[in-house]
Amino acid sequence: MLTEIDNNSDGVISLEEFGAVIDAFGPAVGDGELREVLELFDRDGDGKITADELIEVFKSLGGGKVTGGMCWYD
Ligand SMILES: [Ca+2]
Ligand SMILES: [Ca+2]
Repeated sequence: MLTEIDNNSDGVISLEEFGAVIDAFGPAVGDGELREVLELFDRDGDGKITADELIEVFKSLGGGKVTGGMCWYD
C-alpha cells in the first residue's frame, strides 16, 4: 500500500505525496491542516514520513490491526 503513496519511490512520503493521499481519501483540507496532520506522523520533524514513522502511528492508532502483513521496501 505504501508504494502507492510514495509516488517518486524514494522510500519516504513527502508533504506533497501525503497531501495527495488526503485528497484522495478525505475531505479537502487546507495546507495548514495538512501540515498538522503530517506532523502527527513525522516524529523526527524532517518534513517527510518514513516507513518507520508510518508504522508507529498505525500501531498507536490501530492497535493490533496492523501487523506483519504490512510491508514497505523490504
Ligand atoms: Ca516519495
Ligand atoms: Ca520524519
